[in-house]
Amino acid sequence: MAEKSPAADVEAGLLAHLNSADEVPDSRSFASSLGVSHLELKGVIKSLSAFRIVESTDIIKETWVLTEEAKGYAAKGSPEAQLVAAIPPEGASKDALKAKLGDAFDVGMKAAARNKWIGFDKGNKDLVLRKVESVKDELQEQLRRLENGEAVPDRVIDDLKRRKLITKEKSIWHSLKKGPEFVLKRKTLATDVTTEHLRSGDWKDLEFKDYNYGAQGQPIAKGYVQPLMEVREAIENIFIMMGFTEMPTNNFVESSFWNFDALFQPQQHPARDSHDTFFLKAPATTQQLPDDYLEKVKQVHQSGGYGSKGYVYDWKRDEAEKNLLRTHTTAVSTRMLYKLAQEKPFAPKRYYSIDRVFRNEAVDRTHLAEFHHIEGLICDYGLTLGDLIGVLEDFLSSLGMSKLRFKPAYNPYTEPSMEIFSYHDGLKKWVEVGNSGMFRPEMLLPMGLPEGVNVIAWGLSLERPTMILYGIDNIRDLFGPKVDFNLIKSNPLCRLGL
Ligand code: FB9
Repeated sequence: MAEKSPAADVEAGLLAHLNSADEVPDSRSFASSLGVSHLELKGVIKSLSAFRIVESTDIIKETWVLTEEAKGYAAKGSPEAQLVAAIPPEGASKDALKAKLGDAFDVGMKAAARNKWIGFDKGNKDLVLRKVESVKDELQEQLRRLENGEAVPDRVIDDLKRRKLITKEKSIWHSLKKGPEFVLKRKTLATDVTTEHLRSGDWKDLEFKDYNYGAQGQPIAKGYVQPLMEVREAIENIFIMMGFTEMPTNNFVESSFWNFDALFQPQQHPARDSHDTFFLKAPATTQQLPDDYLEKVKQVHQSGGYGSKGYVYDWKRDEAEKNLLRTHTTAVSTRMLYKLAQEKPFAPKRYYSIDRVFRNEAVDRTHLAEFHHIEGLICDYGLTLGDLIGVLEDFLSSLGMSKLRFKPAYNPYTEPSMEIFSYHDGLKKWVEVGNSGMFRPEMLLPMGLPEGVNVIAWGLSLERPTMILYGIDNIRDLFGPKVDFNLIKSNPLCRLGL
């Protein structure tokens, strides 16, 4: 017969007692009558209450308990009383008293002085003198009364709290009575039919524990989608639903030509120096630029054309051949638009890209030297700024951003350009969402796109929306070696405004 667990004895003891006495007014004294700890009895009460075999009512009492320091004073007297007791009639030096009282010395001196129990010799400030024969150590008295659970006046409690000698302790105990399912001996409910039960046949009169259909399953150790990838997928779905096709972004290394020159960004533009852009040492330059198109780009930079007067400077091929880490996926848009221009007859297109770009920027709470650039573009005849605003409203409203504002902006490759702002209800402020514009003819026509074909485009980051949607305020918690996995595991993605 299995060894009966102490809990079973406690249970048997309690049920037997209730069976005869109907109630247990104070679980503390009942535990000591059983010779078990109150904590152990609490465990049994919790389980019996769960099966409504007993009914337990909590009794909560907050009591002031003495700190270790106070227990010392209750035993040996208050520091001020100890101090006076240590001063002989002729007085004592501070060092002598400090040696005797240890940490109680400072507190004792202050309190004894406050109580005018001590004074100092006029001539020698170091000599402490008694000013009273004996003292009534009220503090010790009050501490002892508290120790015995006696009540003390509130002003005393406030004084003891101020001297950090007492702390509040909540003690909970229970009064018990029979529950609606009271039994003298609880059937141990079987939780499984075992071969033993089947062989012995005693399964017939076994009572089975109810299935707890509400029980939480074992947390399964599974992988988690990086929040950036979760938001990336949601934004991709929006693009795809709007009829956009993804551009191939599988080249972090790009030539200055596609990243800047083809975008009609002049070679002396500040973004093109190593303060903003990571240039490659090896391979430092590219040899694969389309010569005829390159010639057109050179022309439009140097002397314009297509109604533009260009930048009128000496455009250098070797500057365009410099390799770098792309600073925006607009470099991919340039390649795709050039490729589209070679496909005759022209067919309108909607393209998007979401991938990493690199900028030699100071790293701070919201900026790393790389981020994920999200770009959308539509290339078609007769597109206007209105079309751009319209598609931005569609796109951003799917991201839960409906209240938009557009602020004129400048990009070397778009005219007109607009910064996009959205009012974020959660943050209760206008948030800069991104940038947009209509690609300049100086960019599109050298590619060979037909007259009248316009390209509207916009860009934003993946990190900002992800930080806002996940409530992450430091980008290092989201991306990189210091990612906080618990945050990823625990932070449910609040549904994008889909
Ligand atoms: O992502 C940005 N902000 C943002 C986006 C979404 C969002 O969603 C919330 C759920 C509600 C919240 C905020 N920004 C763009 C704005 C700022 O964060 C800005 O400070 C940082 N920008 C990056 C560039 O930093 C140097 C974000 C990044 C950005 C900016 C512009 C473009 C792309 C990315 C572009 C472009 C463009 C323009 C014309 C034609 C083609 C592309």
